[in-house]
Amino acid sequence: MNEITAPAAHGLATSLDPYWMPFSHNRYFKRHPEYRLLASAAGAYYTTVEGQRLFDALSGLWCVNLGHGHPRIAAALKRQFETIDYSPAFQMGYPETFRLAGRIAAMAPAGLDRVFFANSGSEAVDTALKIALGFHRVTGQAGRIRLIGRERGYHGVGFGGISVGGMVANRKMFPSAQLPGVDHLPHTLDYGRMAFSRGQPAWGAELADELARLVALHDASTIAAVIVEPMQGSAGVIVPPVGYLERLRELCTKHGILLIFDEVITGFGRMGAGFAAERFGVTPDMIVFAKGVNNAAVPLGGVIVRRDIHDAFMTGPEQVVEFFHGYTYSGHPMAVAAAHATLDVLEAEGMFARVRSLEPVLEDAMHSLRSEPGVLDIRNIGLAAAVDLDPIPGAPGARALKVFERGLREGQYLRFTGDTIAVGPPFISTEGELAGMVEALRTAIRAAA
Ligand code: PXG
Ligand code: PLP
Repeated sequence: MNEITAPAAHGLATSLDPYWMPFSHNRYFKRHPEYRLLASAAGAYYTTVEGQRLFDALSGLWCVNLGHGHPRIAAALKRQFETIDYSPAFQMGYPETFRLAGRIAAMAPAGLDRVFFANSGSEAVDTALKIALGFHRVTGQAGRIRLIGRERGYHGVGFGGISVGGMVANRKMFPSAQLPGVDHLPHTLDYGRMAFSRGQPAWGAELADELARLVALHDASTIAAVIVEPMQGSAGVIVPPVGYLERLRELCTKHGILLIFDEVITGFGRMGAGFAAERFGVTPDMIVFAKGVNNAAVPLGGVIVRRDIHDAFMTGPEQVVEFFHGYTYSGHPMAVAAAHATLDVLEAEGMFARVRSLEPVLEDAMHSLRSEPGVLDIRNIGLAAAVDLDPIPGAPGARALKVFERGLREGQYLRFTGDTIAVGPPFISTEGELAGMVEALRTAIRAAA
């Protein structure tokens, strides 16, 4: 096969072959890189190597919520690098990391005020699962070893995360490497009962009762934790039915099972609040975060933990490590500096209120696509929405790919997975930009009909 090079017409002579791209159709991409190689970004827009301007309708991958190259984050990173670029994570500390833990704790629901740092959502998920198993062990309940996830859940790509995750494609290649003792709750999407719901579907709280069945089957004394995304992002913005998360909380409390919310997408404003826990009024025992915490300027993730869960580990001789877990880059000063600047901007510019005011604008615009050809469902909550398209028979994913490619020509970077198109625009979006995004999506859906 000939080496594939980036569009030479634009002065790029880079071979595309050596880079094995993540979660991508590598061969197709390398044959059709038009408008897909990005040269620069500013605010809510990318510029491709051809010079095409693209609205960043997914905030990168749900993470660049304040837009690209924010001047306050840029200044913080420059200052940080010149002050201290790296500080050893183990047995040494950098004060700004401690201060960040305090700021994140202050944003979290009352009672969750201890923070463990990782560098991605995947690492943070595995950290939370380890804390759950360790907690039961140190509190004399070592028999609580089972974990419960959910169908269509996405919890990253670590071995723990794919075990509790419910994305078949991410799991099926590694059947021998899944954690033992994992069950999955049913997902909550049911076209027959909730298609075209605006915000939370009215039906579906009873699906949480599947947890009661699993407790009856295995006995509560064997179950460590339940992990769910309050809103399933990767699966295509699957919104929790009214009463569903409340019911999970009730059952977990009743049976001594830890409830973990994976808020990698929903945390830090996407739902119009600091966390989905606040938006939905349900407090978990741990919150997993990443992405928006520092606008994706430097990788950062982590887990916010209920204080008594943390405290349960703080026993034994003081000179001994309490939790044998951590990353070279836990609490990295550059990531921390970007997070402080991001939290400053979220607060100073009233971004959560802005998301709440944009939510109905996005909702109305997206639901106006209802009668376009091949549209099966539209869902939305906060600044997140998705459209499910009828797959072309025998060619799963082909219709959404067409929509995506047409979107690029219309000046929009959309997200496609399977035959779902998702959007999660930056918080800095204007009403006009949201309208333009949806009209371009309409054009693309019609063109793919
Ligand atoms: N948990 C959740 C809920 C996520 O959404 C992860 C864990 C893993 O995070 P890292 O940082 O390890 O990727 C995620 C990541 C999409 C999309 O288009 C979603 C994610 C990543 C890339 C694309 O929906 N979510
Ligand atoms: N592999 C080796 C050989 C290492 O020495 C380390 C860390 O010291 C790791 C993996 C883990 O790397 P990280 O701490 O960045 O997750």
